[in-house]
Amino acid sequence: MRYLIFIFFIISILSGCTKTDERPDIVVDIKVSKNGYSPDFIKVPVNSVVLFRITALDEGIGDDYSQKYYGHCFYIVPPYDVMVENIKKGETKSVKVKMIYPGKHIFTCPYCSGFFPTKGEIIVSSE
Ligand SMILES: [Cu+2]
Repeated sequence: MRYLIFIFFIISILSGCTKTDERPDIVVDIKVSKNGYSPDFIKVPVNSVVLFRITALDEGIGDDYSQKYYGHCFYIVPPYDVMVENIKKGETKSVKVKMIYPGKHIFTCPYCSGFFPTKGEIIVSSE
């Protein structure tokens, strides 16, 4: 059993998993619409655990919930590689991320960033 836990631990490190179940240090509320993210600039300290709560204000790429993709999403590009999909109009989804990579990182909605300015920046500061 201990061996299995160890293997799981190693796999989670190798997969670069930045999602966490730890208690959040910071809560960041973000609204997303066809006008983009608000705020679209976020600064957090390195190694902090951030709870992102993303609320969609409109239907994004569509409100046909029988489709695979609808609404908006929230994607922090690699090395974070954190994706929150299919946020419906009026809905809030959340994700907790341990901000272990310092520097400037982009977050975006891959569904609609080709049509709308749904892009933002997270600065993970080391000081
Ligand atoms: Cu979108």
